[in-house]
Amino acid sequence: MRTTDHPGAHELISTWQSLGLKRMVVSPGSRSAPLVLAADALGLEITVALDERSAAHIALGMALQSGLPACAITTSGTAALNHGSAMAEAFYMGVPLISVTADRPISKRHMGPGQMVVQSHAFESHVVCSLELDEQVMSPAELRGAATEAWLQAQRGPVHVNVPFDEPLYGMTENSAKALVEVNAAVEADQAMPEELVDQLSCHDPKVLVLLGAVPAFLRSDESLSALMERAAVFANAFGPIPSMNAETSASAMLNAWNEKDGDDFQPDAIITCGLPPMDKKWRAQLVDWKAPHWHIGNEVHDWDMFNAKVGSWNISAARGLAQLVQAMPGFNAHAGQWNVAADRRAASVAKMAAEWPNQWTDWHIYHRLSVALDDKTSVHFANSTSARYAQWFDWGDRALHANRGAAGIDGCLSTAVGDALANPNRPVVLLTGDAAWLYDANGLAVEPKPANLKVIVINNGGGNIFRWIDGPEKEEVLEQYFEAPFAENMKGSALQLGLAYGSAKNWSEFEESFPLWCNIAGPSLLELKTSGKDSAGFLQALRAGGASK
Ligand SMILES: Cc1ncc(C[n+]2csc(CCOP(=O)(O)OP(=O)(O)O)c2C)c(N)n1
Ligand SMILES: [Mg+2]
Repeated sequence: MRTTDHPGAHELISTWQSLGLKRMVVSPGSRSAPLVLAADALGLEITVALDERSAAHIALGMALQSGLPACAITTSGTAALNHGSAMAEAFYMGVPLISVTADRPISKRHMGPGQMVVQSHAFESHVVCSLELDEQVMSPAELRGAATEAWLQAQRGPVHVNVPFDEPLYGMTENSAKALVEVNAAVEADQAMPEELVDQLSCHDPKVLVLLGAVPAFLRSDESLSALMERAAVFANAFGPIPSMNAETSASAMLNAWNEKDGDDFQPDAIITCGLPPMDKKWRAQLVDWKAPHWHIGNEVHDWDMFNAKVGSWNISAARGLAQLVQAMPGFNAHAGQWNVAADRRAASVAKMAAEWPNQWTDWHIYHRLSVALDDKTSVHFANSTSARYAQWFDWGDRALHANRGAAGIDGCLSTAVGDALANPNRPVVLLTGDAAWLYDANGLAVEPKPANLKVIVINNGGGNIFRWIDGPEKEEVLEQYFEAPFAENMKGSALQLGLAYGSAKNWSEFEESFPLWCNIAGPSLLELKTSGKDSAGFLQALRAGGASK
């Protein structure tokens, strides 16, 4: 095989290929040439992304469904640092992402070469492992050993590998991909349910609150585990480990007009979490206020004490832990019954209020419609901000749902969806995004090849509508200018620049025309739904304040 003459690149990439690496995302640059030439010679599926920040998010999106590490490669300098935000997201979400940054040779770094930044261990706080692989001092066997270690570590989260190369960078030679000696991945055995938790569950009619937080798709349960709702009060995130569970328990509706009496009525004896913490700040304040002993189920590398009341972690995957939890809990539970009755009542009152609201063209009503109208097999991505929050209100059926809730940036939402679409070309992928998040990450589609199965809906409510949800500045002009900050009247220009078919609607009758057209376009396309930010936030606030009949 004709490949790079840099052993650091060849041994690294060929080792990973023999361990299962299929895809990589590269960005143009010279220092990384040996790595790109190695990947090309080995026949890996290569995506080229202009922007390194997007590239790393694309790789993250590629890993979501399979749980197999995906890899992004960058040249040296600020290009390398741009992998940082996806690494942080992968760290908190628990996604196997590998960042490979090509660097100047160690011996020349002190000479101030052009485009020089400190790259080694640059992502130290947000990785499970960071290594430097220096072909000047390491033998091929040592390089393969380090590559294997990096791959194994990536099963737990993001890994950073910094690789110095000296010039010339484009030399080629004959080499072969070596079959790997067997790797014994030390698979961590599931921990048994901690004794104290067993005790807690076996007392008479325990008041247990289970919070199902966001996890990546590959960690979700195949079972519906619906019995959990009869056995505990369940507050479920739409991106949680049990698909569709959020809709049944109407978690968002449950928080409507939540008051002190609810706090007393639903005080749990124990809180069990898995995945990421809940999004709603007032709800989190209530959870802290309860001071109930808290158990976390999961293998995450970060060890959060979410409510200042953690008594322990159960080291087992969320899905397997929950299956055992369901078995361990008594069949019918009064606390769960009381919770479900209240949740149903509040959900009914939300539905009534939404149906009777005079202006039906609000963001909430649009997400509701999309939860019904999108193709059943779609993988739906929600951008951060209000999109990820509206996702919580509705039943999305069997669709795979995702939002980058690990670090909750608006900087990689499109790119992550692009990665999912490229890795899963046989299913439709739809991104539902706000206008600011769309504009911020439009570089996510500066890629080759472009995913033919990706479509986008931008809800253009005139900037960051989230800033109308929270207690913000008292002056409307200040809110509009500095926080909501709309940056484009419409998204047509960005759609055209990226080669996307474009359609738009600003009321339901236009929607009825443009939505089917958008659905029928074979290829990437963008539908812009223009709403009033004030009206949308107004409905949401009304819902939150009075939607509950108790
Ligand atoms: C990288 C990054 N910068 C800034 C923020 C803060 N932020 C959160 S939401 C938001 C506005 C998003 O606006 P838009 O995409 O229009 O969504 P909407 O609130 O209207 O749903 C901003 C700037 C962030 N989360 N991530
Ligand atoms: Mg917006």
